[in-house]
Amino acid sequence: LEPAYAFMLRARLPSGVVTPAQWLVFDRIARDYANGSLRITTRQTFQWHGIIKHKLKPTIAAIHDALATTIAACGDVVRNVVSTANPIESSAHAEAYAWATRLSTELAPKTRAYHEIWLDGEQLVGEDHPVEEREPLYGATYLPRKFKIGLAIPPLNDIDVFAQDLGLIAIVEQGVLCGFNIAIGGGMGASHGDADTYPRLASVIGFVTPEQLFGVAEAVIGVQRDRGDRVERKHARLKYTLDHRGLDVFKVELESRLGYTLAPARDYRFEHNGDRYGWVEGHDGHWHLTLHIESGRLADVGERRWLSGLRELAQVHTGDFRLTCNQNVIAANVAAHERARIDAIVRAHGLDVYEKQSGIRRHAIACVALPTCGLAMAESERYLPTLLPKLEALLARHGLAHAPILLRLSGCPNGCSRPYLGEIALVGRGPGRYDLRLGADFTGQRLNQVHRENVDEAAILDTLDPLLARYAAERGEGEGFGDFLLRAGILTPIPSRRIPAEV
Ligand code: SRM
Ligand code: SF4
Repeated sequence: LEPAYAFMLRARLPSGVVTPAQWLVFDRIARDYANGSLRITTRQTFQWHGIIKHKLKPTIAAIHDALATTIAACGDVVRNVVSTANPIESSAHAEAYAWATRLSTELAPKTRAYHEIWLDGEQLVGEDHPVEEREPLYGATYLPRKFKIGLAIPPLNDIDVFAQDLGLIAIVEQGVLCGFNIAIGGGMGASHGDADTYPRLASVIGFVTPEQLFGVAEAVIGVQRDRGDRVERKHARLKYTLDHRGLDVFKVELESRLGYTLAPARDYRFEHNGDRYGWVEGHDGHWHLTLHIESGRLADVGERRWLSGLRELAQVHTGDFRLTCNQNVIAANVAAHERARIDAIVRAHGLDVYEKQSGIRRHAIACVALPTCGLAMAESERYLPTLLPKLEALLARHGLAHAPILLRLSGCPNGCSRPYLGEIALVGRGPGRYDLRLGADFTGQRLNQVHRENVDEAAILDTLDPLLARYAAERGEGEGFGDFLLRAGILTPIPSRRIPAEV
């Protein structure tokens, strides 16, 4: 008899698009095979937790039957490609989104081993083609480390484009998609007490046309494949390859592989990196409803019937769903006459909470952490519901109940909630203890900095109290909390932590 090992499965859902039919399958998997919940991740996909070992195969088969997959949702390959979650505001948005999906599909590993192992596919071992032909991008040894690609469509940076190994900034001029600015070397992960590891914002190195995009993506991945550190996994991400070799050296090699020089980056402007809740009308008259899902956790708990609510929605919805990198969901492509029916389901299941929420709650993100994450040092998702009311009470005392402040919680410095981009962030140190980080902007273009190290909740609230008092009294029109802390001289700017590079 072996112990009842339980696993987590993650789907690969390019740009976070899910059809209603897929939703119903994923919902059934959550209830039949997993712990009764669907978890929207910070990379626009679903995770299922608590799948017992002997249920893994039927679960993967069910995901496959729903025309989705788990391949390359993890591993040292190109992960799920993310993109701005509401890309239907213009035909250029739809085009940019299509590029993200193509990248995700074409850069996926070609191996059939997954099908052999999980889907009872035909045994291909002993095949006569060399691995380089079967797997031209990854070869026999794949990449030194995970590789993340994200596409943002300004003015929205809801994917945190500068946290990606390869960030693409769509340049839309007069309604036409001209191409993409290329940003390389972003990443969040770090280890406490190890200065050789750090979060880094991606560096913008140039502009490419849509036709050049695949070549550039493959070349960036190729240089990282060949030059990345294969000895020390902690230093194997692209950001370290760039910093160790020099950004200029990397770019020279990239351009020599491409056979041309990258054009200069074009102008762009990001307004924020959050989601826009409620209904938004698309360019073709269809409507899109963004719902706030706290920590991305869809479950039926007490009065909160969010899993059932989304299931009921999927049963009647004729458009599609889009998961966001802020762990939320959009019911997209709704005909105007269907809105009332959708609203009724949303209200009946308490999914309209976003209408009444405080500014900080609407924009909070927490990583999974305990009890399922083996790397967690402190609570995150489970702590958010305790922390938020205390922060809300503090904010209300200072008349800041509606101030949109970006809060991010991570149970360890790996940074799965992209905490280094939070205006207020807690990064787990140990049970009940966190580094309090402050000072990011609300556009994903400036990293925050440690303000208090290894502190408990009381110290966190005590520290924030006078800062919020000053913010309430001294802030300028529309000025964010992070921006205020720098302008007021409470924090000192760190040039390397901002995009564009100068402060
Ligand atoms: Fe993450 C590892 C959860 C987004 C950086 N991440 C993990 C693991 C798989 C723990 C493990 O390796 O044993 C976590 C599973 C916890 C659980 O119980 O479910 C985990 N990461 C998550 C998710 C579910 C967080 C969430 O609350 O939504 C996100 C799933 C993304 C997805 O759908 O693919 C998630 N992880 C991220 C992000 C954010 C992003 O990609 O935009 C980051 C920071 C960006 C980056 O990669 O630099 C991130 N996760 C990490 C790292 C640190 C990597 C590094 O370079 O140091 C690890 C640890 C590792 O890879 O060794 C990690
Ligand atoms: Fe786990 Fe750390 Fe990622 Fe949170 S940040 S999910 S604790 S690895």
